[in-house]
Parts: sequence; structure tokens; C-alpha cells
Amino acid sequence: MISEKLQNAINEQITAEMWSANLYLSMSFYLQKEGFDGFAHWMKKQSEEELQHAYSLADYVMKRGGTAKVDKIDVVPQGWGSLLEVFEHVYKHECHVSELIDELVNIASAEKDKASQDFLWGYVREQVEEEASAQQIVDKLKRCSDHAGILFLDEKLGQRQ
Ligand code: OFO
Repeated sequence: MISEKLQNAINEQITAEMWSANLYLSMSFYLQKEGFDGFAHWMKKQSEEELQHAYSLADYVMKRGGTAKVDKIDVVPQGWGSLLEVFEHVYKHECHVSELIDELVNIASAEKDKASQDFLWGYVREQVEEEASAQQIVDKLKRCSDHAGILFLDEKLGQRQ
């Protein structure tokens, strides 16, 4: 059985994951409007992934005999100054989420809940990948010296499954 403290902390993370899903959906709409269909597609997939994270956290809480909850989701930003600014924001946000997940592991550890630590380590590992992929896109965008490079990247990111 999951402790109430960890259950509540994971429930907060469910809300945070749903906020992330909305953030990325908002970014996807912005990118689509700016004509970057591939970047918009990538971002929509990212939004879907965040929802999956929320679902899987909720499933875990329930599997451990707890109660999963969705709280109020705050509004997300609606506009950015450039393509690079969007992806710098993604990278910064993922670093922030990594800190939130680390804190969940700390709570599970303080509660001596081995199963939850094991489950949450999966999220820690996934954050490493998410930070890296956002950083890679930022780096590539910084290296694009012309419009052709950006269109090439747009085409590539549009292929995300
Ligand atoms: Fe939910 O993984 Fe990123 O934020």
C-alpha cells in the first residue's frame, strides 16, 4: 500500500504532467500557425507522451491501493518569440520536471517504499532522454544558418512516430 504522503505527491505530479501536456499542445498550435508543420507534429506527440505519463502515474497509485486525483490545471503560455525560444523553453521545462521527479524518488526513499522507488526510477531515466532530445533540437536550431536548414529539420521532426 502506498503512503498518503507519496500518494499526494504523485497526485501533484499527475497535475504537473497534464500541465506539461497542455504546454506542449499550446506550443504545437503556435508552431502550426507559424507554418512549421513538422515541429508542430513533434510537439503534439510530446503532448501525448505527457498525458501517458499522467495516466501511468495514476494507474500506479491505484494499483498500490491509493486514490488518484486530477487537480486544477493552470493556464499555459500561448505565444513565443521564435522557434528557438520554443525549444529553449522545452529544455528548461524538462529540467524543471526532472527536479520534480527527483523529489518524488526522495519521498519514496524516505518512506522506504522500494516498489515506488523502482517505478519512479523509470521516470528519472526518461527525463534524461527528454532533456537530451530537447537540448539536441536547440543545438541543431542554433547551427541552422539558413531557412533551408530549418525546413530540413522541420521535415525530420515531422516523421516522429
Ligand atoms: Fe512527463 O516527461 Fe517530460 O516532462
